[in-house]
Amino acid sequence: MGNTTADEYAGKHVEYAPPPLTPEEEKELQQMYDQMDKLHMKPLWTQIGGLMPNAPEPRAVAHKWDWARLYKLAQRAGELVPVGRGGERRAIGLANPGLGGPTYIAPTLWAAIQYLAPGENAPEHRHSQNAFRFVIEGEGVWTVVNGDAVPMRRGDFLLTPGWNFHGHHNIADEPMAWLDGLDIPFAYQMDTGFFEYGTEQLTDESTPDFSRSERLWAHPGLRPLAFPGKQNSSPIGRYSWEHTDAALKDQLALEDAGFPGAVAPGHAGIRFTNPTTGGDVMSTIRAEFHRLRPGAETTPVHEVGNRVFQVFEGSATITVGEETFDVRHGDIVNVPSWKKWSVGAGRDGADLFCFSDHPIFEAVNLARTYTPEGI
Ligand code: GTQ
Ligand code: FE2
Repeated sequence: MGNTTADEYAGKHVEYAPPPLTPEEEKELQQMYDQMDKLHMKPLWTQIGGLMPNAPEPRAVAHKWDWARLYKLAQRAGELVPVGRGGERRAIGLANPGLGGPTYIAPTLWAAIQYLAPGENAPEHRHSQNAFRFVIEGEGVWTVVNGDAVPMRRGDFLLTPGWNFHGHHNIADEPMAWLDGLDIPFAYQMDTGFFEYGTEQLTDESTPDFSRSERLWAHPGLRPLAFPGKQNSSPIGRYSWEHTDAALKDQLALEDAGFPGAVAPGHAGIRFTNPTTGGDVMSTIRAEFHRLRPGAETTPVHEVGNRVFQVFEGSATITVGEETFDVRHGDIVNVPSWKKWSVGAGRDGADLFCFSDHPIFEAVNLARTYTPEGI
């Protein structure tokens, strides 16, 4: 409050200085603030710097969750806590230490480890929240999405877009655990969520090698004529590891042969897409897979929105702002909005699954990125 030129204060907020007042006025001012408080009002001038920072100042912090520890707890929950109607899922959500308690890995995103023992069923339900699964290891679970039985195997990326009934069952002799990602916090904080129970028995107990959705939609570059037009979410229920791995291998092989293909030197990357639009798989969640050659590094970048990485194979160092996290198989690290991040691969290279809420911000024209190295 006061006259200055924009240049003088470019890029920073000025600390709010209370006005010079007589003791009498000071008392009145305090009474005014008290009255505002009682009437559920609050002045802007005492809080504008915090409310409207020059650049995002996320309350979420970068954090690493250790897979071995997560898995052990999930296993213990498998012994102590049955799965069924009511609790719905044996899923353990990750709570960002900066967000003060709720099970949000980011203000918009949920990430959890879900565990099913042999023979267990997770009953069908549906919700407006979008969901995916990423299978870090194992097989033997089928997720049934709108009556379509979808196999879940190592490296697979599976979709359950909002309002599709879904349940899971483990028909193997081994337990299985995987990563769930949803937009639960976004729906909760924006009050947009709806939820309904379905059947306790799964609507399709078959165990096919390929889901019907893949047989229709997952032949490279080919779409069925019976379903023209755009769909809000990808109709592909399972993006199999075989395809993801082949795409990444080919990018690096092309780089070796001197052709374009890699994102950056030694860095291959793909995005999972909706074949009816070419855009993201779901309206709120983006998913990618990154492969780094031994010692390769991604280009450091600041982005509006939140990312979550899970290491699939190999080892890496993830740098977020001033912090670094050494990660290996299964470990999960989040990147809060606008924090500069990069990933460097260890001696054996690194394969990383990654998801983000970037489609939300692109849809409302709030996306921004900044690469300090100018690449
Ligand atoms: O598997 O349906 O981690 O509804 C959270 C909510 C998993 C699921 C979660 C869910 C599910
Ligand atoms: Fe669900």
